[in-house]
Amino acid sequence: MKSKKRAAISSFIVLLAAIAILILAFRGKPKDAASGPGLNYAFIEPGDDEAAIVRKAASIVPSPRQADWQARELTAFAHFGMNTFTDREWGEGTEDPKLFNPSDFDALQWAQAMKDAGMKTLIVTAKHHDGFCLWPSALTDHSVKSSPWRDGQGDVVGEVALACRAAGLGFGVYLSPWDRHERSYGDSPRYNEHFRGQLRELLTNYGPVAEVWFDGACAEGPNGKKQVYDWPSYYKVIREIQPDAVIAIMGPDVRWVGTESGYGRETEWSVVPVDIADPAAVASASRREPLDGAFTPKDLTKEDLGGRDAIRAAKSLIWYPAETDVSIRPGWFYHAGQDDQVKTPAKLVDIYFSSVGRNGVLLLNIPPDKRGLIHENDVAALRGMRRILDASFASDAAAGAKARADTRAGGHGAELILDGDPATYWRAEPRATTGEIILRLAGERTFDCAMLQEALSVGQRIEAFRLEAKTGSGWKEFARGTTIGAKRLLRFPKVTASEIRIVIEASRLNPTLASFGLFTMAAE
Ligand code: FUL
Repeated sequence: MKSKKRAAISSFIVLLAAIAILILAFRGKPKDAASGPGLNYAFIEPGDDEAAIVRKAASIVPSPRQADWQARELTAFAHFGMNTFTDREWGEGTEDPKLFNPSDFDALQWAQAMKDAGMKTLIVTAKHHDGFCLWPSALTDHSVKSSPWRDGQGDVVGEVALACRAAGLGFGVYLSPWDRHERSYGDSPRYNEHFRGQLRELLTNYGPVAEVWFDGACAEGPNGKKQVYDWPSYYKVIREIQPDAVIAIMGPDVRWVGTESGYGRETEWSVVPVDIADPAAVASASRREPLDGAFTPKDLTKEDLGGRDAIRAAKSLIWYPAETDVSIRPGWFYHAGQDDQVKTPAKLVDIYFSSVGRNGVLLLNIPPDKRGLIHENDVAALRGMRRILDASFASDAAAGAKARADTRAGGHGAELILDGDPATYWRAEPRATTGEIILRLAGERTFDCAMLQEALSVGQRIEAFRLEAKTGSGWKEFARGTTIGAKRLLRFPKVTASEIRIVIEASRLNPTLASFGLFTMAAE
């Protein structure tokens, strides 16, 4: 009996010791988002020091809809509407609907031109600031139904949605909250109801919507009062009817990069601070998605939005990636006088490198003309851009290389950066914040462009890296960068080497790389 008791006591002690060891082991381990389902926000608690904040930032991951949006890389914008016919950029709202009359409208031609250019989604300006609707809204007569086009029976939005589907493109809508025609504008509750009604029409009648694009312009209505937009109620309509759609710019999923030049930041963090004390608490109180209820855009033009200085005093952090919008012409709308000012293929390629290649999605505006077609000059420029990009990325000098790293987490070897699968990735061991991967190329190769991608399913982490080639006198640096994120593209003078080294110099948490490639830029 006594020995039984002693055995029970000693197994109890062994059990306690095991539990203590486990607790100690887990406490010592840095938290890693990949080990559990990741969130696209984090709340900074009062006791969090800078190291804890940085770790939290590095563990935030995109929501599934944000991840899908990011992977698409190229989105087309089509500014078309009353301004196309009045040769203006901003209409007054008093334009006669009879002016809207495209002679050869063909949404299939738009979709084909966009698709050939490599675009994955097309966003159409369903309503710009002048209030003229490109679909026959039941909530106003200021629309295509009052125009002579197709005897008032036409529906631009409907045809664009169908053309996108036929071409395999995602379909998106731009709906301007600022409406210079609508009488209820300025009578805030009434206009908000009107606006939600228009959103419902667009989100219900045209199949899946990939992106809803809101601009923030706001003014006084005819009653002399400033309209107060009820953003959370707009988001609610979108989440209910089109839960997969991202809400861009004046919305919680996608952020404006801060310029309309097409050139994003060299250092672009997708995690930025937000002034919400506790997103999860907001969410449970309002039964909304965590960030929908309290979204307030801040100054997005600042140089440092997500660096250590920017996040140090954050209350919360969110995944809020950059969209880089730019027009292929000087204006957003078509103007015949700008036919010879279409950006050249070389310029568009440069923009691609400075948007997609700097952790952003490129939103390229290609405005259809008065015929209702993408103008020949724009089609030619898009083709030229695609030709250069296809030729440049056709052959990867890193293909077939042998990769080895000085640090790796189990199951995440360096060879995974070359397997062509963005879902698999190299990952340094948990405590490492630097790392090196050496690539022995399949032979001597020449290249002048490099492509790197982080595994966003784990978070954005890398803060500084450099690339080196092995020469007779040791390793020689040929390129360097700061953030990588979804994609980083670098161009540099031609390098010929058979061995190269990727050196991660600094990372917020153990770094990852999902893809790496070396290319030669095609001539224009
Ligand atoms: C701006 C608008 O005012 C421009 O007309 C254009 O639509 C651009 C994309 O967004 O805020």
